[in-house]
Amino acid sequence: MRDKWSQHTTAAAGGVIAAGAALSIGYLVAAVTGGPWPVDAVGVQVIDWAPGPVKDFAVRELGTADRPLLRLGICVVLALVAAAAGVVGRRRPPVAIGIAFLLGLTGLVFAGFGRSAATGVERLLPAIATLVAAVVAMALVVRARTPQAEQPDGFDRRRFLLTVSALAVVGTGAFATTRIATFGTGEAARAKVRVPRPADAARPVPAGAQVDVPGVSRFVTPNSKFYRVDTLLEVPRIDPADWELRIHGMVGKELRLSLADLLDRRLIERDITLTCVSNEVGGPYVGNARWIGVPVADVLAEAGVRNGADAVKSTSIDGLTIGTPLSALTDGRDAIFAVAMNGEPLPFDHGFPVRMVVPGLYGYVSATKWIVDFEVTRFQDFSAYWTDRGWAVEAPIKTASRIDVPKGFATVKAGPAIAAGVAWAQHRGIAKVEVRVDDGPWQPAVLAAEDTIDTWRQWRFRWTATPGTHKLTVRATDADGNVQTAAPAPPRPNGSSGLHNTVVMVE
Ligand SMILES: Nc1nc2c(c(=O)[nH]1)N[C@H]1C(S)=C(S)[C@@H](COP(=O)(O)O)O[C@H]1N2
Ligand SMILES: [Mo]
Repeated sequence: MRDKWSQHTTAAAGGVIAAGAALSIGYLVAAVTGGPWPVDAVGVQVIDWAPGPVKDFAVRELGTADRPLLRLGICVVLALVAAAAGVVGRRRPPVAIGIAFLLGLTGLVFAGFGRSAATGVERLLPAIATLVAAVVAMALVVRARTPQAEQPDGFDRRRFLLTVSALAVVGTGAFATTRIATFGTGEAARAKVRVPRPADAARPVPAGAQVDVPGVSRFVTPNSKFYRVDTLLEVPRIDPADWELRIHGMVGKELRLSLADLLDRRLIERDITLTCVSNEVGGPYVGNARWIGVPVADVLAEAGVRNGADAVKSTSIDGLTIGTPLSALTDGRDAIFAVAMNGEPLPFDHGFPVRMVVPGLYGYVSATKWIVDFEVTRFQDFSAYWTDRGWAVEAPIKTASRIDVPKGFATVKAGPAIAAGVAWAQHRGIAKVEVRVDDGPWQPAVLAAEDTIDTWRQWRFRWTATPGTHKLTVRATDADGNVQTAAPAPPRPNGSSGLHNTVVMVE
């Protein structure tokens, strides 16, 4: 008879393979029905339950890499439990099957109650399939692994190997089929969208908006490089044929608009810089794009806003809510239902088919991606996703500036040197940028041409580098005359503040 350890290993492997097969079947059913894969249902709940500081950490340290890690983490926990079930199941099969049932049930509960794009039974079907598959697979595995004194290995090795191989084939097959079949889902529908030439086009970006210093951010952020913040594990790939935007609440007339309806309306094209409230001083969560969209104010005017309303609660297809001051949508700034980003329909990651973009407000209070519902209401009557988690209800973007060049701890040659970067104060505009070397006086940087007050603005600064270690610090002043505050604040509750600096070695 083999030693005890290898007895346990085979039994544990059996449990893991049973769980893997069940999850793969659930994955397939999720793809077919559009319901949430139970792993993602749990993951979204983990995201929603994560306390603010954990979220801050995830956004800061992991960015969008937190999602594969979250999935992996959930699968590792599942694998450990399933392995234990396999081991226990050698002597007590009903316990192993019970564990499989409970794991499946957990997935079902999360799928049923969590935030999800799916409605109706579709949201439960993948979890139900996973549960049934888990129970059946675990039963097969533990039965095949039952100790049998008369067998040389202590169990029917041949039958066990056949069972786990069959499950492994089914699992891998279901997973691979799903990956292949869903590859490129929605691309065709997105490729068919033709965004008309906007009635009100943006003027070309002024040639001088981009400073000619290598290493500075590109003035227009390419879509593939644009930062991304959202709260789901699988980016929605909405078919415009199934999509509509409902405008309702404190309005005279409820509207339901299809993508075609929006594209038929007056379109405007604008350069607008988005910023995330989670951006740390000097951080990367800011990007500038050329958007095309329908003015929100036009739609509101048609719907007719009733007296007393002061807010809009918008909801994305996955159930995330965002609260925006009505005033920011009606005060003349270019708040839009955006349909295009940098010359193409919105990328899936950035909200296809339609998202909101509002100059001057952090994304979490304005930039709803995959928007499906737009309710005119009052702040006192609802609370939104992020404000439920400790962020401020209203959040205009704070004046900020960043040094892109030189990078921190870069080595710089002594003599004439250059620093450059970006500054932003959306919808107020940047009036001045100053740089200070060590504790010296504030000196004006040269501002690049302004595109609009809704975009960031680049700057460059010449200085004479003397040997040693030096610290460059930047600060901006907005067009209202407010100097960027040096007082440090963390991103929560309403955006980071403080001055960005970079330390360089001059030789
Ligand atoms: N549906 C949805 N929309 C969302 C979010 C989200 O999590 N879900 N995040 C918001 C936040 S916090 C920001 S900063 C912007 C980011 O937009 P981007 O990912 O296109 O850069 O989207 C906003 N819109
Ligand atoms: Mo954000």
